Amino acid sequence: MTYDAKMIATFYQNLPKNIEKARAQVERPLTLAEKILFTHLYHTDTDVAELRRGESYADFRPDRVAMQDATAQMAVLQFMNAGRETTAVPSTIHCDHLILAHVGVDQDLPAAQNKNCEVYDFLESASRKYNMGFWPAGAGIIHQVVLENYAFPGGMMVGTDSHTPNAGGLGMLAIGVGGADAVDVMTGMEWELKMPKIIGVRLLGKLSAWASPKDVILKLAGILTVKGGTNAIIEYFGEGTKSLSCTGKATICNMGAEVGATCSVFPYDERMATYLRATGRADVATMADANASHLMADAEVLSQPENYYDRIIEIDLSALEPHVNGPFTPDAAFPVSEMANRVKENDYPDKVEVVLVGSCTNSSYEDLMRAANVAQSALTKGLKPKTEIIINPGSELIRATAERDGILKVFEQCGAVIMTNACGPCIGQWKRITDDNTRPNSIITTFNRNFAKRADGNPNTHAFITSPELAIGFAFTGQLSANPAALFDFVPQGDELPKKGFMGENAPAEAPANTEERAKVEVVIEPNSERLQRLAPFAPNHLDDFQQLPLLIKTAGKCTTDHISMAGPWLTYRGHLENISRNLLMGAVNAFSGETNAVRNATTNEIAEVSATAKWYKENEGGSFVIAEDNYGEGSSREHAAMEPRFLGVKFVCAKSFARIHETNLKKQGVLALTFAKADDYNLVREGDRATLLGLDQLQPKSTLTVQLTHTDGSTDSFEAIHTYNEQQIRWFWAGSALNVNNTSH
Ligand code: MIC
Ligand code: SF4
Repeated sequence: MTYDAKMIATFYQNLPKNIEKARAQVERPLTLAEKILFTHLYHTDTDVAELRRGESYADFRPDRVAMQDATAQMAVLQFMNAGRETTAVPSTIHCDHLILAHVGVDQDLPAAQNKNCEVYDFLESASRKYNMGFWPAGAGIIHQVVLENYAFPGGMMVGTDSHTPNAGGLGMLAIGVGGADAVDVMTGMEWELKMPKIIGVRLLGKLSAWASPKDVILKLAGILTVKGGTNAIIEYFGEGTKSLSCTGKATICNMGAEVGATCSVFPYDERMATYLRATGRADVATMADANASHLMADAEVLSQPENYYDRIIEIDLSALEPHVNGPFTPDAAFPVSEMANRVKENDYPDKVEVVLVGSCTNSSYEDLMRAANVAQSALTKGLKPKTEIIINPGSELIRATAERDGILKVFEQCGAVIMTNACGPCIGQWKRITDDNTRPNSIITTFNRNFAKRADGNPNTHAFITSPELAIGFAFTGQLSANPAALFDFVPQGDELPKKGFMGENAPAEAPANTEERAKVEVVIEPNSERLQRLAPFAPNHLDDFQQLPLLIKTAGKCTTDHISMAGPWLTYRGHLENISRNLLMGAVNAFSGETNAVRNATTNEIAEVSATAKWYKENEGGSFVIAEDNYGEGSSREHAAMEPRFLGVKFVCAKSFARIHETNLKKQGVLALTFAKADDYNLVREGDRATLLGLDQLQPKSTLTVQLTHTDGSTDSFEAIHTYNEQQIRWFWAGSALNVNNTSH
């Protein structure tokens, strides 16, 4: 069924005239991304001709919001402080992150319902009170459920999860944000975004044999690297787009998050229409068909893309080799045929111990069917799997259909464990059973991320990312160096959608329709809860808070949100700022010692955990600051990575560069986000340093600041720091957080 059908119908009704208006203002043809952005501007009188890509900030009015349980808690806690009766746009909550993958769905799901009942009750009651759709544990992974039920071509949404762009597979601009951003949209306020640049990716040809949509993005990750898409939308175009299924397109858009892209999007086509019809939304398909020309770039853009995109990358699908990316970073991209050499050169553990299929990236019907087909072909040849196999279906709709169609049975014949329809191992919710944790070991996953410790918490695990078909192929070769695509004389086959249609209907729990009924709902937070804590507003920032601040940590190398606020067991405290703050920066590498979670207190000389040291500085010296390298805060949208340092008194972070969502999260929560004007100045910072910020009294858009360092021997150094704050964001900073500004202006 089509949810929010009226909203979607109104959108399509107005689409032609809204696009015409924007086109007339800029006096040139439009890319698809521009069409969607310009038809979702908050202020109808915005002159789009004045918006500069990569420079101007603009205010938007997204059509909907999605939240997953691990981030929804903070988002809802913030929303509750806004005092609204309902959310301003349709919003949904999805319980998918908190479920442990241990022995299989039959036991794991009830165990999760039991263990997380306090959090689930909180989220469910908030959904009922504020009129949100609630998808309980077991219903599926947020992005899969959104694709199946809510995404629509040409629409715009935000989601409190970095893989929200998955919905770009259905032609939607879907952007990952922190909870405070989602609250802007849910309270009906302007949602601000820097006008992204637009990278055009032209797809030619057609995939063949073992190559799959996943390989498009694995290859692109190698080209763009983990920060190459920052503040850019990736817009796919070209004949090749039509050869990919809708869920395959979603896979590609999903993992655009790994190159830091704001989001990714495909033009509307027949494959999307087919998917809409198969998922019970023929009405949306009909409306999109009628608007097809508005749901793709203008013809002039397609014939002369170099005039309209900021950069163009070409990928020939016919020549694309299957890829295996990793370990430890998703942009280490290599064709599978090079794996044997890489194993030798880098001394990777050759034996594959576990193969994991699932995650929001790769758990569609087509994915599971192609993977099962590989397994079936191998079994028919008398081969036996040599690794453990774990399967996480993307949603109950897919699971039930895959069961009916015999797909799960094939996996079971391989000894696979079917876990809950949830994130599971992808987010460290994997109770891995292994004989020896200290042994370097390799696993193959179909996930999107492979940062150290991510799946099983073990730094010795080398995680490689690939497609579902190749992953299952590796289960039968058992070795990284043994390429299934070369060894086997069969190729994966599979249907893009179930021939007999999807099984059953997956539906959310809806809030009471009646206002009085909703008003009666109480959102329960126990005062002594370990897991939920009401939020107190952060204090305003003052000039004299930025004098002689001690350095908390100078981080070296990759510092993702997993390093700043670890997931896995810490997901338990996502609704309790004080408790979760104990994990602050515990994975970050101390540049002076190479150690993690051990920093020297400049005053007491004691070595202690980062969070304990931050707390000490906050209580005794008014706060501290953090120094970091490139792409700081890469990865997740979790705003805990910004709220924790804020809570523990970190006044500013100066990095060589930031990931987009994290930089915004820092700004929104009132931590000053600065970058080195000259990256090499990072080397000036020494252990035990204190910093004073000069020029903060003149803080304004494009102003520069001087960071004056006093070293322990009394000598000083200083360097220039820049920022990307606009006037509004500067108001957030002085007020202590964006929410402080918004709540007082209401
Ligand atoms: C992830 O893949 O890292 C997560 C867990 O889905 C996060 C959200 C979170 O930390 O809750 C994300 O990608 O935004
Ligand atoms: Fe869940 Fe993993 Fe997708 Fe994040 S990347 S939403 S943890 S499945």
